[in-house]
Amino acid sequence: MATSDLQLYIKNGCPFCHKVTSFMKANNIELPLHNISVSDADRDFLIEHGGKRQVPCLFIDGKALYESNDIIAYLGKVFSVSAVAEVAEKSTQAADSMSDGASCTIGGGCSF
Ligand SMILES: N[C@@H](CCC(=O)N[C@@H](CS)C(=O)NCC(=O)O)C(=O)O
Repeated sequence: MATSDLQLYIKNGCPFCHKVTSFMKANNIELPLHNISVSDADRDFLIEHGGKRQVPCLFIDGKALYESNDIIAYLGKVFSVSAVAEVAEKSTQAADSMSDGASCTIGGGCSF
């Protein structure tokens, strides 16, 4: 069980966020979620304290960890989950298969 304070920032329609939340669901990991699509305060906090407006972002005792793969690796370690869940693998493939022209923005959702 994690002893650090963990807060996960996500947004609607974000495949990288989905990858992280799928991994959490598959491994029964529950964390406070902050959806910046619905909360301007959460969006402002992310930008101010994380340094950039990118999701997913996991705040670990107030320190920002970006990158879905790094977040999954961290959660796997602290929650003693040995392998990346299959469902997260599938999401990884979906996220990685985004074309070069794909865009994924805070305000406008994702286009592929
Ligand atoms: N390599 C990153 C990609 C994360 C990413 O592209 N997130 C998009 C949303 S799906 C984002 O935050 N974009 C910010 C912006 O466009 O301003 C990861 O795996 O977490």
